[in-house]
Amino acid sequence: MTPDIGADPQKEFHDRISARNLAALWVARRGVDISKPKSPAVAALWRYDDIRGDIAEAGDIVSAEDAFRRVLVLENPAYPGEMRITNTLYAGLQLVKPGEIAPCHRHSQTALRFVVEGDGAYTTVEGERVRLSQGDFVITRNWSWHDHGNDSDGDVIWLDGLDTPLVDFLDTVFRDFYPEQAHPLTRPEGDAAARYGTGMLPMGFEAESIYSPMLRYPYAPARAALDKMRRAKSGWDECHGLKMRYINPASGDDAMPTMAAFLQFMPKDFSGATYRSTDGAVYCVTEGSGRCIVDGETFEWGPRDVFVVPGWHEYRLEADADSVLFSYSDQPVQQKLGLWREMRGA
Ligand code: 1HN
Repeated sequence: MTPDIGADPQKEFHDRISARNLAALWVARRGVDISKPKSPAVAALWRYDDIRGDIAEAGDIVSAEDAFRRVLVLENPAYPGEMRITNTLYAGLQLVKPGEIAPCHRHSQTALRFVVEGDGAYTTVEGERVRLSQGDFVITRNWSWHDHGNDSDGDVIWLDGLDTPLVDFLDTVFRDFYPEQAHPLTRPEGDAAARYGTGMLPMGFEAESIYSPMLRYPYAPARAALDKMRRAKSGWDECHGLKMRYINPASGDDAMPTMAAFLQFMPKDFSGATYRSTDGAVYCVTEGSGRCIVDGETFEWGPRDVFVVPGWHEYRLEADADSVLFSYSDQPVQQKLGLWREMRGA
């Protein structure tokens, strides 16, 4: 509370000039602490068991076609109605039931998928069909045509991660509908993986895009790599365990320009050191159980749970069983702008 010192001519000046769309910086910023980030976003966790029934109910009351995308959006409790999980990122759980098609469109936002439950759905990206199996990480470049389907006999649910709040903020939203429900298949399935996913590149390869030319990063080899690495003494991080970044194999950069994605392994009884970074992260548990302690508050997680840690909130991770976490954040944006920072220890 500022003490009541009677009329404040500077404040009066500040208020008076607002009629001319002016503000006095030294008055407006008085007492505001900008020594470090204080995101209004809060840490939160969605227990899969608590919300699986809501996802099933969404499946009963609307078709994928009518909903266009049948998604339950994971909203940060600090931002009700704003369709965002951090200041810059969106997260949602999308259900595609057997036989359904989520119609084709494209937009200037970038999307990632991380498959949480089920096998046998697909997404078609620019004419290449991409299989979606549990634990697979799939990227959808911005302005690429995409539709989803499920030709298996079970429900498939995946986590959608998008940069929509960031793209909204920049006033750069464009969207376009394809004239048909599904894009024609113009490339064989597995084409991108064959060209770019074997440690080789076609001779004369020149990047056409700032995105990874890969579409799908399957779970099995990523999981096997973590399992192999756990036997090595090196490569461990005191905060994160073994943490791998999904990359563009042609550049070594993040797979997408606006979002980084990671897969990390923590052994049973892992107790991570305290960590914070300016990028808020969304985590999805693929295996194991444990907890995330954020600013002293404990969030217990198990398979398929999703939790969010906003930027510059102090947190640490503990695992009760061998555990694997997928996560994504806006780290590449912050790094390219020279803004990203991290801090280890309290
Ligand atoms: C979108 O295109 C999808 O294609 C999912 O599956 C969620 C949220 C906001 C904007 C576009 C999809 C979305 C989205």
